[in-house]
Amino acid sequence: MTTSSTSSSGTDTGPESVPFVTQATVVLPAWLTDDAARYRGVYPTSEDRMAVAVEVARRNVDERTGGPFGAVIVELESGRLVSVGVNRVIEQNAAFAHAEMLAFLMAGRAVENFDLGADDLPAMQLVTSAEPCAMCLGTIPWSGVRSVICGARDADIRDIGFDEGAKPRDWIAKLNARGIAVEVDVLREDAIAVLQQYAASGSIIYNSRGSSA
Ligand code: AZG
Ligand code: ZN
Repeated sequence: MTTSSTSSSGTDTGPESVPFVTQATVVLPAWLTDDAARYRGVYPTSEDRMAVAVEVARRNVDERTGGPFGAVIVELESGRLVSVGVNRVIEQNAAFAHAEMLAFLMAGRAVENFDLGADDLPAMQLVTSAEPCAMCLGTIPWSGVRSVICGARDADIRDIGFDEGAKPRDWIAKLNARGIAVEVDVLREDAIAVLQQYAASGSIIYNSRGSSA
């Protein structure tokens, strides 16, 4: 094998090139910071938990701080809220900034562990106002949550034009096979109302250039 001693370097593209960014933060809306005390607490039932996810999704639309999606992480048994996420794709210039991803991110920071399924933590649950897209679905097993609750269906999201990516039809069975429980259609009508409010507001349906596969 031959090796080269010359170091690689890019071609200078001149003063108009974009900056080379090496650090980024993700910021949730100011209203969520301001109202943190209101959202913190214990939510016993699936409906109680979903009501928070749908409320933050609706607030995100009302305040024009992101897309029509909200998610929370709670401790599965007690229902104690651990984190909240809302969609921030456009506002943060970040394709991955879906509600679920930010809920995972904030939960990891809260418990100081990337693995929400770690042995020394209580079992965790993801509660999302709409079924996870392909990206968020792929992240669920790595996040360590043991349970997922969904509001609106995938078809409800696609109906307003979002591209949710290629997901296996049997995604619920696949999560179940990994020991992750899934409950769907919790407060579905309320979650659909938020999607439709967003669509009616004329806000951007980002990432809608893909196929419907
Ligand atoms: C999305 N779907 C879900 N479930 N959540 C988000 O934040 C999304 N953004 N685009 N599609
Ligand atoms: Zn997603």
